[in-house]
Amino acid sequence: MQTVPNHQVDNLQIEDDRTGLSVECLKRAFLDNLFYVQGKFPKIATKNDYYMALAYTVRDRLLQRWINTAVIYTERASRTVSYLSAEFLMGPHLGNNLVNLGIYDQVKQAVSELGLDLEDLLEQEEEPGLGNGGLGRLAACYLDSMATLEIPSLGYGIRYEFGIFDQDIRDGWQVEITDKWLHCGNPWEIARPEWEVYVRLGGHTEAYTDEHGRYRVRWIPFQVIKGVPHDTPILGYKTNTANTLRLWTAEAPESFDFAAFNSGDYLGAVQEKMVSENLSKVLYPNDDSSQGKRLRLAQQIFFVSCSLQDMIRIVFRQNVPLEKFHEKFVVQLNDTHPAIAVAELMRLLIDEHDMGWDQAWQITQKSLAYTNHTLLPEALERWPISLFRELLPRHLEIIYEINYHFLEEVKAKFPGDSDRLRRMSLIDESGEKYVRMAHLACVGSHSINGVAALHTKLLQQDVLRDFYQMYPEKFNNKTNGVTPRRFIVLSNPRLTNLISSKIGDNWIKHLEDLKHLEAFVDDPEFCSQWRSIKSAIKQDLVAYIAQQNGITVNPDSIFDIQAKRFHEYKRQHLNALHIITLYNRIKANPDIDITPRTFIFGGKAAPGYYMAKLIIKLLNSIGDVVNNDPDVRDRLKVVFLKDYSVKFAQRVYPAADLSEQISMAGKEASGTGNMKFALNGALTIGTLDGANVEIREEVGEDNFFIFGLTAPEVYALKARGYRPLDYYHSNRELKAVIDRIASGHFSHGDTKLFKPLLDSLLYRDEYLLFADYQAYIDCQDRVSQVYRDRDRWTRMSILNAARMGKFSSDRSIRDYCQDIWNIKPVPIELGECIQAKE
Ligand code: NBX
Repeated sequence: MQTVPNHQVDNLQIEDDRTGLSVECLKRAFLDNLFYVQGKFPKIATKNDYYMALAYTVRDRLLQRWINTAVIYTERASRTVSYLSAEFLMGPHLGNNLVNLGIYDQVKQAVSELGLDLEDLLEQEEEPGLGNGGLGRLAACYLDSMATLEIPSLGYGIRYEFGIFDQDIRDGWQVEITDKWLHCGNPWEIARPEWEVYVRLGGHTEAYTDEHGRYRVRWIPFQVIKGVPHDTPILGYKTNTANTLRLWTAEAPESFDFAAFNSGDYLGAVQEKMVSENLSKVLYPNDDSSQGKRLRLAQQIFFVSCSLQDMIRIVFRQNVPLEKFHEKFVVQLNDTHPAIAVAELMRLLIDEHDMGWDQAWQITQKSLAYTNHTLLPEALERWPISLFRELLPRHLEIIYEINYHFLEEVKAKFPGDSDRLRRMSLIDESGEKYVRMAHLACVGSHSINGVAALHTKLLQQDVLRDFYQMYPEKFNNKTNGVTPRRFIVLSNPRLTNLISSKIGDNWIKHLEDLKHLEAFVDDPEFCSQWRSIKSAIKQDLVAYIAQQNGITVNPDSIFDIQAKRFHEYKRQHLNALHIITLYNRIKANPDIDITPRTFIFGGKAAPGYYMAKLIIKLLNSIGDVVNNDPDVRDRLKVVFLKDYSVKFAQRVYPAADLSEQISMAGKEASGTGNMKFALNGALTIGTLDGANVEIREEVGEDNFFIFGLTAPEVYALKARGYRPLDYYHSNRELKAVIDRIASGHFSHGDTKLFKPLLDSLLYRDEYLLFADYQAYIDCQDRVSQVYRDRDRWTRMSILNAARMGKFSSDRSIRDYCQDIWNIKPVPIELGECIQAKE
């Protein structure tokens, strides 16, 4: 290997400008990048120029690790996790990379010596919002943990030009604005046009006999799209491992343009280019149903085919025989969005690489593993057969063949059970025909996992019961986790420092070590420090709210926060019913002694989800009235913080006293916000749903506010025949709350505005708000009581954080490695040739 020449420049070596970590080096590199990359000098540089200069300075330091990692993985042909996800909700890169490189303080000092403020520069970053919510953020946490645990991995997804929309609130309503995250350029990615691949769409298939007399199929597509990878380094925390997130952009292949151009159809060629590029244009903003949109299916096959072709390229480059694809790669499917991988891998192996069906099927099943993230039946993806045939004629044939073999297997195991065959078929034939993507994923994978213990159990008993009976050995649970690097070290430096001052900083990589904090729970000084940190962070949020919303908030009030996507099953409107209950109590008795609360909401609704948007409007309308009613004084405030994002979440979690996790039991697969709040010392009010069950187990029932029906009680109530009107008529406070909304009190006398929401509650109430109302109110009353005992609350807060060890995404990834992936860490030594000379 070649060594970098040792040019001496002002006592600094050239390589120091790209790799050195001292304050002097960082300053010098920063100015160098400002000059040579941004083409600016301090006098005329904008904040964005400074941000970019700093980002490039940090990226240079990543590249050294990234290249070393790639060299070692290539040399050793290391077994690799390929994480396929339509969404990666990464959040801002700069701060996270500073934390993981361990140079946050040095960089802060370096920029401050240049007269700049690091926090200011961090604010500049437009985060890549390439995901809707929990599923996309989980993928990002898992990349962080895989790099930290030195697990060779590649994240594969789509480089959407427009990520999740920006949310504005106008007149209380959500308004969607196009997200332009690439507007100022993206310093974190490197395009790799040399690894472009082609994806076919549409057209038809033809059978033929090859030179060995074998039956083969040729696919003549209607359209070919080019996929160009853009790579982002994913650095582990204080390791040399830098893995890769590889996102694909769709482009028109040049050859097609030329054909049209030569025939004189210039505009046709441009049109073709536009149609192709549409593919990676925009993230679908729904976090439940898929609505059978053609472009969405095209996005799925696009990124899946690009990624599988890329893996096959790597297999060949590393001289691994294709028959050993499953030894080189394990492919984790993040929900069914990449489930077409089952058919596409079969197609690539059989049609493109001449493999026989049985061997291809073995390899496919051994390579793929499927994670399910939902219990909502309406969220299970299915595609109309007609659409499938039009876009993916060859895949449909392959799916039919898989289905034939599969149903034979089912028949053999359950003879004479035609009902079961109908239920389990990959094709839904009950009306218009559909391909069932969850079934395809189950059949084509060797592992099927849910994301919390309860969720996995409900999958086995209910949503995927037939598949559990067919393949019990495939099922396993992997409870979600979150990365402590982003969600406490970066977002809550004050608490991080306090914790490390007591127990050292080992907990950042071994979150179980937080349990050593329990030794300090009776130490009055520690408790008082804990409390003053929470209080200081709340003050910061008070200032932010004053500036953003113009609302004055009492920093001593309970910060009661519900931050997540808006969905009826998550029941933000149950929270609303509690606010109005308290409001009614004050109106009835203005001197009533109420523990002051600030209700804070954040989250987006799918643009086409009318009811969710109406709930946002309701919350804002309640806020307008409650916040300005002189009777209320500063006892209640309702704040809707617009445009919830990862950046924003990092500001919110640390400030919470109370975390709202109040979904109807049996609907929230896991939840991950619940973990982030508790890690930052918030107490949870929640139902026995998703990971709440396990969080409560860990923190102890005394430190968790539980309420409401359990999942079995929910089923039983629904089976008996649920009548929400009965609750309305028999519960005085509930009736008063509903009547208050119906009267137009929150809508300037307009009695129609919220009628759809009220009607849905009074006559259907699918998510059992009325059934859980009284239990919720009683539980909230207990919360208010306990909060008054500051010592007790602080103790509970400390114990919540101290007992969050299980919910590190490092633990989740270790479990995946052991039970599903069969993969071991590959430590990276920085090679001589490019090692930093410190
Ligand atoms: O995945 C979420 C679940 O609702 C959470 O309970 C869970 O904690 C989290 C991670 O496992 N699901 C989710 O975020 N889904 C989506 O964002 C989604 C996006 C597109 C789509 C369907 C669902 N077509």
